[in-house]
Amino acid sequence: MCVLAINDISCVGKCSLCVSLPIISACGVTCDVLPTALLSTHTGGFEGYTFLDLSSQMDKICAHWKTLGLSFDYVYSGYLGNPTQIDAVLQIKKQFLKKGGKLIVDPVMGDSGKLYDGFSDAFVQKMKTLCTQADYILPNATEACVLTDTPYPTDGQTLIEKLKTLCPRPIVTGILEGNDIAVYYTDETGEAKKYSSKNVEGFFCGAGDVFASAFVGTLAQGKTEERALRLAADFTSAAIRRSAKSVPDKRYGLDFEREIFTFLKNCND
Ligand code: PXL
Repeated sequence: MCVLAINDISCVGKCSLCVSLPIISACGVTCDVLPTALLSTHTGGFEGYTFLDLSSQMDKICAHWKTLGLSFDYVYSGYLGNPTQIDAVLQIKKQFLKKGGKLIVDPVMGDSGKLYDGFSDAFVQKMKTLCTQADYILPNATEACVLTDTPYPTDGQTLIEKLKTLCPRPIVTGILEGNDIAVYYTDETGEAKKYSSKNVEGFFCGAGDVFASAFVGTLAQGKTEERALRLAADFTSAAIRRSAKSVPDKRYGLDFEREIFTFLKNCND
């Protein structure tokens, strides 16, 4: 199985490709990469970060891949640096996704009720189009609200019903319900379901990328959608619980590495 992960490289802060590569590879799945931008750190809380847009390189990379006749079982997109890169993902689906392959879109745009630096309403509108072309979308609660023009926060059931008009299999992460945090999703019949864990205080940049990478990696191992999202949610929760104690500055991301062994063990149970 071969995944193409389209995401940025944030050199420090453990998100995007820097978590997708180790997690998807640990699942025993090839992870090829298409970097969308190169940043010194992610944009969540650091001052003065550098940002190099790699759009023109993406075109050249894809042109070379065409000559090699490459194709992928899964295309997984995350942080896209500008609206044109959304068109690039749509092209990549047409040119490089195998017949019967899956496009998984994490519509990375914001968190905690706010859009990240640099994201506009025009970008949100275009991201809706990309979601209509995806087999699965993985928005967090904030992104689910902006994609459905709903105030933040909104309950999981309502978000799933609204997101189904964009994509038949939405998976919404980070829905707070009292002391719990839930992932909402749909079963094959389209009915909304949820998987809850105890919430741990403290926001970590990159937690959504850890979840999405584990979901993609386990789906590519052949797990069902429901099993993949439960494994991914358990892995992310364990990494958050560990990091709440071991990471003093949350901007530096999750201490996920030492949870990989248990995650893989759970995958094989
Ligand atoms: O993890 C989401 C993410 C990905 N990439 C970049 C980011 C963020 C969140 O802030 O800034 C560059």
